[in-house]
Amino acid sequence: MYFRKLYTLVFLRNDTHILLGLKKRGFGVDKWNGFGGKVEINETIIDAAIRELKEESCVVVKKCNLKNIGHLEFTFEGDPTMMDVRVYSASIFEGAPTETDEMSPKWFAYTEIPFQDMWPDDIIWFPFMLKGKLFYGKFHYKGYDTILNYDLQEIESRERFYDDKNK
Ligand code: 95F
Repeated sequence: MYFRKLYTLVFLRNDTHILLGLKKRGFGVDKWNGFGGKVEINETIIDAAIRELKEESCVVVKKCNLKNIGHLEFTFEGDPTMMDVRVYSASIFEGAPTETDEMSPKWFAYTEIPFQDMWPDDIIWFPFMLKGKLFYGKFHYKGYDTILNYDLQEIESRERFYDDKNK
Protein backbone atom coordinates (compact mmCIF):
# COMPACT_ATOMS: atom_id res chain seq x y z
CA MET A 1 0.00 0.00 0.00
CA TYR A 2 1.24 3.44 -0.93
CA PHE A 3 0.51 6.95 0.33
CA ARG A 4 -0.32 8.88 -2.81
CA LYS A 5 0.88 12.46 -3.21
CA LEU A 6 -0.46 14.48 -6.14
CA TYR A 7 1.85 16.56 -8.31
CA THR A 8 1.44 18.60 -11.48
CA LEU A 9 3.82 18.89 -14.42
CA VAL A 10 3.24 21.44 -17.19
CA PHE A 11 4.95 21.77 -20.55
CA LEU A 12 4.60 24.78 -22.82
CA ARG A 13 5.12 23.95 -26.45
CA ASN A 14 4.80 25.12 -30.00
CA ASP A 15 5.25 23.25 -33.30
CA THR A 16 9.01 22.90 -32.94
CA HIS A 17 10.03 23.70 -29.35
CA ILE A 18 9.21 22.77 -25.77
CA LEU A 19 9.91 24.89 -22.67
CA LEU A 20 11.90 23.20 -19.93
CA GLY A 21 13.16 24.67 -16.68
CA LEU A 22 16.48 23.90 -15.00
CA LYS A 23 15.68 23.30 -11.33
CA LYS A 24 17.89 25.58 -9.25
CA ARG A 25 17.24 24.13 -5.79
CA GLY A 26 15.53 21.35 -3.86
CA PHE A 27 14.35 17.98 -5.19
CA GLY A 28 15.59 17.37 -8.74
CA VAL A 29 18.18 20.18 -8.59
CA ASP A 30 20.23 20.60 -11.81
CA LYS A 31 17.70 18.61 -13.84
CA TRP A 32 15.58 19.95 -16.71
CA ASN A 33 11.88 19.30 -16.31
CA GLY A 34 8.47 20.80 -16.88
CA PHE A 35 6.98 23.19 -14.32
CA GLY A 36 4.98 21.88 -11.42
CA GLY A 37 4.83 20.76 -7.84
CA LYS A 38 2.57 19.52 -5.06
CA VAL A 39 -1.18 19.96 -5.18
CA GLU A 40 -2.22 21.67 -1.93
CA ILE A 41 -5.12 20.72 0.31
CA ASN A 42 -8.42 22.16 -1.00
CA GLU A 43 -6.83 23.02 -4.33
CA THR A 44 -7.87 21.42 -7.62
CA ILE A 45 -5.19 19.78 -9.74
CA ILE A 46 -5.69 22.26 -12.56
CA ASP A 47 -5.43 25.25 -10.18
CA ALA A 48 -2.21 23.80 -8.79
CA ALA A 49 -0.86 23.38 -12.33
CA ILE A 50 -1.60 27.04 -13.14
CA ARG A 51 -0.19 28.27 -9.82
CA GLU A 52 3.06 26.30 -10.03
CA LEU A 53 3.65 27.31 -13.65
CA LYS A 54 3.25 30.97 -12.69
CA GLU A 55 5.41 30.69 -9.57
CA GLU A 56 8.22 28.92 -11.40
CA SER A 57 8.21 30.66 -14.81
CA CYS A 58 6.03 33.82 -14.51
CA VAL A 59 3.85 32.48 -17.33
CA VAL A 60 0.07 32.62 -16.96
CA VAL A 61 -2.12 30.06 -18.66
CA LYS A 62 -5.90 29.85 -18.72
CA LYS A 63 -7.64 26.67 -17.57
CA CYS A 64 -9.19 26.17 -20.99
CA ASN A 65 -5.75 26.18 -22.63
CA LEU A 66 -4.31 23.41 -20.43
CA LYS A 67 -4.59 19.94 -21.88
CA ASN A 68 -4.26 16.92 -19.60
CA ILE A 69 -1.99 14.66 -21.65
CA GLY A 70 -0.65 12.10 -19.23
CA HIS A 71 -0.52 10.41 -15.87
CA LEU A 72 2.69 9.18 -14.27
CA GLU A 73 3.13 7.24 -11.04
CA PHE A 74 6.56 7.10 -9.42
CA THR A 75 7.54 4.81 -6.57
CA PHE A 76 10.92 4.39 -4.95
CA GLU A 77 12.32 1.21 -3.39
CA GLY A 78 11.82 1.34 0.40
CA ASP A 79 9.59 4.46 0.29
CA PRO A 80 5.82 4.16 0.94
CA THR A 81 5.11 7.36 -1.04
CA MET A 82 3.71 7.24 -4.55
CA MET A 83 4.23 10.42 -6.54
CA ASP A 84 1.11 10.72 -8.66
CA VAL A 85 2.00 13.21 -11.40
CA ARG A 86 -0.62 14.77 -13.69
CA VAL A 87 0.96 16.01 -16.91
CA TYR A 88 -0.40 18.97 -18.90
CA SER A 89 0.60 20.84 -22.02
CA ALA A 90 -0.30 24.29 -23.28
CA SER A 91 0.51 26.20 -26.43
CA ILE A 92 -1.42 29.38 -25.59
CA PHE A 93 -0.16 31.44 -22.63
CA GLU A 94 0.52 34.97 -21.45
CA GLY A 95 3.87 36.45 -20.47
CA ALA A 96 7.43 35.59 -21.30
CA PRO A 97 9.12 32.72 -19.45
CA THR A 98 11.33 34.37 -16.83
CA GLU A 99 13.96 32.97 -14.50
CA THR A 100 12.80 32.58 -10.89
CA ASP A 101 14.46 31.40 -7.65
CA GLU A 102 13.22 27.92 -8.54
CA MET A 103 13.75 27.53 -12.28
CA SER A 104 15.74 28.76 -15.23
CA PRO A 105 13.52 28.36 -18.33
CA LYS A 106 14.75 27.60 -21.83
CA TRP A 107 13.15 26.56 -25.14
CA PHE A 108 14.45 23.34 -26.67
CA ALA A 109 13.92 22.05 -30.20
CA TYR A 110 12.19 18.65 -30.08
CA THR A 111 15.32 17.13 -31.58
CA GLU A 112 17.60 18.66 -28.92
CA ILE A 113 16.00 17.68 -25.62
CA PRO A 114 18.74 17.26 -22.96
CA PHE A 115 17.71 13.79 -21.74
CA GLN A 116 21.11 13.18 -20.12
CA ASP A 117 20.30 16.03 -17.68
CA MET A 118 16.71 14.96 -16.96
CA TRP A 119 14.94 12.31 -14.87
CA PRO A 120 15.70 8.90 -16.45
CA ASP A 121 12.01 8.22 -17.11
CA ASP A 122 11.66 11.25 -19.38
CA ILE A 123 13.41 9.67 -22.37
CA ILE A 124 10.86 6.83 -22.15
CA TRP A 125 7.62 8.83 -22.12
CA PHE A 126 8.58 12.09 -23.91
CA PRO A 127 8.13 10.44 -27.34
CA PHE A 128 4.46 9.85 -26.46
CA MET A 129 4.00 13.49 -25.48
CA LEU A 130 5.84 14.82 -28.53
CA LYS A 131 3.71 12.71 -30.87
CA GLY A 132 0.53 13.94 -29.19
CA LYS A 133 -0.34 10.56 -27.67
CA LEU A 134 -2.02 10.43 -24.26
CA PHE A 135 -0.16 8.20 -21.84
CA TYR A 136 -0.24 6.43 -18.49
CA GLY A 137 3.02 5.21 -16.99
CA LYS A 138 4.29 3.66 -13.77
CA PHE A 139 7.98 3.78 -12.88
CA HIS A 140 9.62 2.05 -9.93
CA TYR A 141 13.00 3.50 -8.99
CA LYS A 142 15.90 2.37 -6.85
CA GLY A 143 17.44 5.62 -5.69
CA TYR A 144 17.00 8.47 -8.16
CA ASP A 145 19.13 7.15 -11.03
CA THR A 146 17.88 3.62 -11.65
CA ILE A 147 14.51 2.50 -12.98
CA LEU A 148 13.98 -1.09 -11.72
CA ASN A 149 10.84 -1.59 -13.79
CA TYR A 150 8.20 0.37 -15.60
CA ASP A 151 5.03 0.12 -17.62
CA LEU A 152 3.93 2.73 -20.12
CA GLN A 153 0.86 2.69 -22.29
CA GLU A 154 -0.92 4.93 -24.71
CA ILE A 155 -4.47 5.63 -23.56
CA GLU A 156 -7.46 6.68 -25.59
CA SER A 157 -8.74 9.19 -23.05
CA ARG A 158 -7.62 10.63 -19.73
CA GLU A 159 -11.18 10.72 -18.37
CA ARG A 160 -11.37 7.20 -16.97
CA PHE A 161 -8.11 7.65 -15.11
CA TYR A 162 -9.65 10.21 -12.81
CA ASP A 163 -10.10 8.18 -9.64
CA ASP A 164 -9.54 11.11 -7.30
CA LYS A 165 -11.87 13.49 -5.53
CA ASN A 166 -9.47 16.36 -6.07
CA LYS A 167 -10.71 17.23 -9.56
C1 95F B 1 9.92 13.20 -13.62
C2 95F B 1 9.22 13.98 -11.55
C3 95F B 1 9.74 12.80 -10.93
C4 95F B 1 10.38 11.87 -11.78
C5 95F B 1 9.15 15.60 -9.64
C6 95F B 1 8.03 16.17 -8.80
O1 95F B 1 7.22 17.04 -9.55
C7 95F B 1 6.61 16.39 -10.63
C8 95F B 1 7.65 15.83 -11.55
N1 95F B 1 8.61 15.00 -10.85
N2 95F B 1 9.32 14.13 -12.88
N3 95F B 1 9.99 13.40 -14.93
N4 95F B 1 10.45 12.09 -13.09
C9 95F B 1 10.98 10.59 -11.24
C10 95F B 1 9.59 12.52 -9.48
C11 95F B 1 10.81 12.60 -8.72
